[in-house]
Amino acid sequence: MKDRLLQIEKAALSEILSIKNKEAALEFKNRHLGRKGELTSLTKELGSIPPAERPAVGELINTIRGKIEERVNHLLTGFLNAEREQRLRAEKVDVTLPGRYLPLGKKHPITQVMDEVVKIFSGMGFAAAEGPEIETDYYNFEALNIPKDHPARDMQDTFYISGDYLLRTHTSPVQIRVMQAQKPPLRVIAPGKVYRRDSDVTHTPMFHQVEGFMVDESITFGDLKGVLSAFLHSLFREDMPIRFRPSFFPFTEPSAEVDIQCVICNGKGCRVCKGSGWLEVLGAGMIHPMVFKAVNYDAEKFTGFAFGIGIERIAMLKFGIDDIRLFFENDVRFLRQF
Ligand code: 2NL
Repeated sequence: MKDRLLQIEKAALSEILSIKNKEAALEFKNRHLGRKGELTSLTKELGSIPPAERPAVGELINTIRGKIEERVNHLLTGFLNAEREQRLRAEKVDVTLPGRYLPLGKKHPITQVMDEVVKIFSGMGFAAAEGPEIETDYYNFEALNIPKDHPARDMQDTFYISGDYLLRTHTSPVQIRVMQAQKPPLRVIAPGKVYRRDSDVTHTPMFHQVEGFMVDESITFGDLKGVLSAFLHSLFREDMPIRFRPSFFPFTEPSAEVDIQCVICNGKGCRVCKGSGWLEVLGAGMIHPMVFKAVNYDAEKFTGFAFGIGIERIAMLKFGIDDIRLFFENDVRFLRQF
């Protein structure tokens, strides 16, 4: 029995030297030390040898088992460590590599111009107000001194909804609501979408407007000129030539239209400015006493100016766009340029 054990030990220890990988080591371990292994079956045979020899043989079996186990475990640990090293090498991440760039979106050019206009006026103390796009005839026309059957209603062809409701043709109704709710002194702008039945290269049925007004005791046409000049010189360039030209609106008296020098030909006269050298950019005037009457302001005590700016027109001039519809086609090749 003892000889057989030493034989087994010798064979096992030499076999260990030829084990090349984890699988072979596990198979070896199972074959020699497992439940069906040689050493296990010899342990079961202990009963068949003389009782006096049993302790010594039993101890020998345990010693051999321990020695084999130690050697094969050492080998296995080596294989497992190597395997782990290899896996970590394969999974290695270079944290110093630059990240992937995400495509960055931009604000729509109309929104960019709208934001810039609002920012310039807020720098001059104007607060921004919003209101409904569905309005009543009263707020859109009546309160602005545009009575029914007045030819001025034809100036802006209106989308009527039903009964008294319509889509606002300007953001003036927002300003009427502000004046109804608050007392002067007031400096307010009303940016937003407006709707008119119109469609060609310079008109879309929906467009954007920023209207504004200032009311206090003794506001003059000089204040109107000062505020709107400062606005245009901030939006275009500091030395942009501008002019105020007499005009007519039912809600202001006197009224004016404001031109800048043509950005295309620098005033020489071209197709865009129709040879005049000037481009109209906004309308303005001193608020009509009838408007003050509608909002219960004392027209003897207060005066004020108001103005209206078409954002698409400004954006077309600023960016050199000749067809307004490009703003609403949402072609990313167009939009990406701004
Ligand atoms: C234009 C003309 C203008 C106004 C808008 C206004 C508003 C109130 C009272 C008086 Cl609540 N006026 N707004 C005044 C003059 C001109 O817009 O051609 N806009 C593009």
